[in-house]
Amino acid sequence: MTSNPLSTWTVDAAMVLFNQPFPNLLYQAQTVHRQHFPKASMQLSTLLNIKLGGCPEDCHYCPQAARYHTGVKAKKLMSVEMVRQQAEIAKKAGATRFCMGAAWRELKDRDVPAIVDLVKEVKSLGLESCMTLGMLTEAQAAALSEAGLDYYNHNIDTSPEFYDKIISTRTFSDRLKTLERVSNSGIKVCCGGIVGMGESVEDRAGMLVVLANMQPTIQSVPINHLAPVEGTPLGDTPPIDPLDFVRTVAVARIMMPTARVRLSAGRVNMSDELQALCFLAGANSLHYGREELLTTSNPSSQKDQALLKRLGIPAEGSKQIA
Ligand code: SAM
Ligand code: DTB
Ligand code: SF4
Repeated sequence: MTSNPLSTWTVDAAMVLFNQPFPNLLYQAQTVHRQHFPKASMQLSTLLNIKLGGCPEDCHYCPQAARYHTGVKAKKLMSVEMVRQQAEIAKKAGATRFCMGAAWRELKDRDVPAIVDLVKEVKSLGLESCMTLGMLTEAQAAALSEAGLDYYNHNIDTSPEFYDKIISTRTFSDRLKTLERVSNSGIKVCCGGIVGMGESVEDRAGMLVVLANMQPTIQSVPINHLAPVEGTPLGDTPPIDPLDFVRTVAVARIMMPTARVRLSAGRVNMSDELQALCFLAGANSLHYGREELLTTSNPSSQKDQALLKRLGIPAEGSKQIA
């Protein structure tokens, strides 16, 4: 994964998008959205935490970092039976992708066989598979690709400039190296970031520029709203103007017109109306199906289904036509 020499995205160009009047920005984002997704649909991914807590990293937002006192108790890697059970529930609830996350700095070679088994189990149910396990070596990426892993999630989290205010135990370029290994192995990249950590609008623009300039073009982009957790350094970060979150989604849609842009963390604090605005701005994927993400809360599948029904947006792969 490298920067795209053909891409024209610059921070200045992204800032022009951000600084438009809100209605103009939404109109532009919705126009781009409809060109690339003529039928409304929502991609639904279910997320499961397969290895809770005890992480040695210092990501200032993260309740699973061992060094912060957040009440999260470290657990061992989940069994294949437990993961299968959760994946079956996810499939029944209408998800098409099953994402598994581990609170690891990096994948250890000794855990590769167990991870490969999990990928195969999820694939055998006919679900797309996604893993997020921290940094990978080339050989580990090849092993996951061989097992049939469809996506690997590894977020850049924020702009290159703001990154070291949030994480000191690994660098922005470490993140890019793993993304490049993932991409070279043939696994599709899922990469995004977090909004609301005290970053400037220029930082949001800078993050989206890095994402939009990646080659090959990324097709899976989670935009998280910081879920502030007591005990983490960002635990009392004041909330941002919700309309600024919508703006970030809209600019992501315009800069990455073909990607599924996913709402993930922080959705439990968003009203139906705010989420509807995010969908209008171009969000067309959700972390859905379990009332918890990794450690924080997520809306129930019933609540999400009711919202999608109210808005007339069918789940991707369902028979209903918008
Ligand atoms: N340990 C692996 C890693 O960091 O790459 C995988 C799991 S990690 C928890 C996955 C992503 O979740 C992070 O990169 C970050 O973008 C997001 N995340 C974690 N805690 C969050 C929070 N409190 N609010 C919003 N997003 C969060
Ligand atoms: C992503 O971008 N968001 C998900 C997934 N990738 C792994 C994680 C959100 C975590 C929110 C905080 C928590 O629940 O601990
Ligand atoms: Fe560890 Fe990932 Fe949390 Fe960072 S975001 S502390 S790497 S689990």
